[in-house]
Amino acid sequence: MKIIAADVIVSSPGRNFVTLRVTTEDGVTGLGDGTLNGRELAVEAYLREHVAPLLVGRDAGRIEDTWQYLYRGAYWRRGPVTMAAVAAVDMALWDIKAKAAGMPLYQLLGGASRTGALAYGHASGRDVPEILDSVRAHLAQGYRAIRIQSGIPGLDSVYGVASPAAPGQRYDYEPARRSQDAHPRPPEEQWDTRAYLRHMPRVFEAVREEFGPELPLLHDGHHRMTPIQAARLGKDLEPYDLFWLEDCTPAEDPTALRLVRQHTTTPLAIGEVFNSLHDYGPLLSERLIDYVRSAVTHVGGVTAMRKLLDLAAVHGVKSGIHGPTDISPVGMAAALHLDLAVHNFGIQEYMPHTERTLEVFRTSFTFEDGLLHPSDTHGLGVELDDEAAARFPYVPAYLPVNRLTDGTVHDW
Ligand code: CS2
Ligand code: MG
Repeated sequence: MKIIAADVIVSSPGRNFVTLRVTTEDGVTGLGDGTLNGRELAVEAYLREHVAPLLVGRDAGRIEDTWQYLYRGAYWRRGPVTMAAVAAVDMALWDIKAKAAGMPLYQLLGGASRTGALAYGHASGRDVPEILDSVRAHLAQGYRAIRIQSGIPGLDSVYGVASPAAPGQRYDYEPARRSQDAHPRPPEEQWDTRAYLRHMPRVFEAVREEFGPELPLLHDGHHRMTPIQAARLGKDLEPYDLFWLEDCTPAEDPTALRLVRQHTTTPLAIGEVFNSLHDYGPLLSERLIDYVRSAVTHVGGVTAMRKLLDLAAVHGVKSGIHGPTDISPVGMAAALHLDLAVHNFGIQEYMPHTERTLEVFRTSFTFEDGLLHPSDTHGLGVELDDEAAARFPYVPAYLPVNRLTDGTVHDW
């Protein structure tokens, strides 16, 4: 199946997405997600200028060879832009391969290992009453596992807290702020780790008080703590039996988790900012984490994610694939096929995309009774509506820059 075209579509139905469509001489097409929140145009340029011309004339069926050709052939290793571009190609080729085989991708990956993938949703609030309302709203939507993010007394706005929508409406949260300014700038947020460390145990005590001991609860530290601060929070949250504490320290220092691991049994998850299985290093070999958080879109595609999950399985570590709204429905669908097939599945993050996004991406995956399923549509099960995509041109949008109260830049 010779590739005759590789087209990059940037569309912004409420938020920016980068999608690659690969077309073969047989007319079979495949989609891949290359969305990198806040740096979308870098991935678009990488794909358009340095990848698409190399794909034309190649055999779409040679997925592993194409992955190695794009990864090793670039000479310069890894990085978020390169690996999002490689991921987009890889997803599109798996989409084509499964369509040509007349089956959903998960069948090509070994068939179903479970009936569905347990999803977790994002509950949040500026204070405990809003958080409890948000948990109720997510339970009503069918979630059986819930992430809790909270405002911090004394701070205006912090990561992960959606402003409450009208009663019964969804709590939408898009951290990358779009701007039509001539010179758009990232929004700025404030942070105070000590106030956060004092506050979070109270939040989880209130949530457990209201919803009991069974409900799987997750929390995202979003890279903000030092190892000893993360050790303290992990220890303070042990009475509330979290499913995981995520990104408790900046991920690029994996050995920091050795200290955290010595002080707490709260399960740990890290990896959404990684773009290679090599980034995990001792996190897997020393069992410093319990879940890998990479996104198919950021780690190099289905080919790379499968290798990462097999490596994780060797060390007893499970999947917790990244699934916020800045992973497109194509990247989400790819995750679901892997979730269904791999043995060491843990949990799947699921922030539903907006109706406007779903005007552009026609999906077939389902969310029922707390479980996600990729559907049996052939391929990935997502199609892109070009006419709708053209109605939403790119809008510059940057993730916030975080500063401590003294003005020092901090991890967001
Ligand atoms: C977050 C992400 O979902 C999560 O776990 O860490 O939503 C992250 O903030 C965004 O992907 C950044 O674009
Ligand atoms: Mg996260």
